Amino acid sequence: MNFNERLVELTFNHEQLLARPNEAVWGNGVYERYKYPVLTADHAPLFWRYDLNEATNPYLMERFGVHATLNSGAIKWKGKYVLVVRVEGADRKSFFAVADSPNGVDNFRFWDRPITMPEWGEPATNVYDMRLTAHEDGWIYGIFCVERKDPDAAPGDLSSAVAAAGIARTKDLVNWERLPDLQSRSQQRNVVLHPEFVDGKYALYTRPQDGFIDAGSGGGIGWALVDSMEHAVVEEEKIINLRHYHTIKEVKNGEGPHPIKTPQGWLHLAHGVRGCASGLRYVLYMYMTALDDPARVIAEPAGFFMAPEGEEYIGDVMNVLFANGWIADEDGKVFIYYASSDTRMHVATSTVDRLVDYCLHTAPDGLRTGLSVETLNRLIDRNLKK
Ligand code: M1P
Repeated sequence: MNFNERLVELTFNHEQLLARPNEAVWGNGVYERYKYPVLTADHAPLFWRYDLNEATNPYLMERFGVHATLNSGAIKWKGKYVLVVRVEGADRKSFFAVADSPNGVDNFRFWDRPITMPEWGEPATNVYDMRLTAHEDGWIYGIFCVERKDPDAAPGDLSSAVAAAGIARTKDLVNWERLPDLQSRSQQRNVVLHPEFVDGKYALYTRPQDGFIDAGSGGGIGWALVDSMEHAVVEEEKIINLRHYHTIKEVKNGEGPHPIKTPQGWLHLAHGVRGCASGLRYVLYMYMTALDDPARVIAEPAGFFMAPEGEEYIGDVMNVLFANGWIADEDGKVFIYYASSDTRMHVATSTVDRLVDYCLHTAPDGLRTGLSVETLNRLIDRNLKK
C-alpha cells in the first residue's frame, strides 16, 4: 500500500470511529452504561500522531504516540458536552486537550490543539486529572494535579515525586490564566472547587496525603475555605468524608467532580481505593451533603456505585474506575464520565432524581458483616410480605 492509499484508509477508519453511534446497554436502575467508550487513544486526531507529509514521512509512521485518554473534567459549554481530557503520550507525559460532543454519548471530537497550560513555579513534570468548576464568580476554574520530582529524593531514586494542586482559570477553555499552586501543609491531589461561595469564601474539597502515593494519616476527603483563588492557602482543613477499615475506601479516597446541587442536598461522586492481591482497586462511590452546609454528610450508600466491568478491568493500570467529570442537564439527566484502568473514557447516564433516590434509600455501610445481613433481611422481609 502506498502513502496515499494508507492515508485514505487511516482517515476513513478514524472517521468511522469518531462517528460511531453509541447506545445504552446495561442498567441496574441507578444508571446505564454504554456499549462503547466515548474516547480512546485512537480518537486523537491523525494530525497529532502522524507527519502527513510524504516527503518527510514516506512510511506514514506515527511520530507522536498517544497512549491513553483518561480522567477528564466535564462541563456543558455552548450547548455541547465538553471534556477536558487527560491525554497521555507514549512518553508517559499527560497533557490536557478539549473534546466535545453534540449529545454527550458519542461523536466526541478533539479540538485542533491541546491546551497550552502556562507554568507556575518549578515547571511541572506532569499534569493530570483536571476538575472543572464554573464558579459563581464568573470564571471557569481548572484544578489539577501537578507532579514534580521530589527534590529530597535520595540519589538513584528516580520515582519519588511531590504532588500539588495546580490552579488555572479561563473564560473560553482555550486561554488559561495560571494562578499559584494551592498552598497546603501536606501534598495534595484530587482538589476540587465548590461552585458557590460559602460564608463569602471559596470552598475546596481536598485530599491531604502523607506522600505522593500514600494518603496515610490524611484521613479522607477534606474541606477548606480560602479567601482567594489568586493566592489560595489552606489554613484549616477538616475531614468530611472519612476512610474506614474493610470498606471500598480503606486505603484512599478522593472527591470526583464538584457536587451537583439538588433540592435534597449536594450529590457527590468520589473514588475509593482498597488493596488486594492484584494491587490497588479503584471504584466509584457516592454521598450527599446538606444544602445549608456542603461539608456535612447526610447520606452515604454502602459500597461502590460503579466498579470495573468486562473490558474496563483491563488497561494500563488494571482494576481502576476513576471519575472527575459529570454534567447535569437542565432536564435532570446526568452524564457521568469515567475512565477505566487509566486507559479510556466512558459515559454512564442517570438522572438527578435517581441518584438522590440511590443515596437516600440505599443502606449505609454498617462496617461489619452482621449488619449487612440485617439490612438484607429487612429487604427480604418487605419483599416476601408482598
Ligand atoms: O492509577 C489510578 C489513579 O491513581 C491516582 O489516584 P489517587 O489520586 O487517588 O492516588 C491518580 O494518579 C489517578 O490519576 C489515577 O487514575
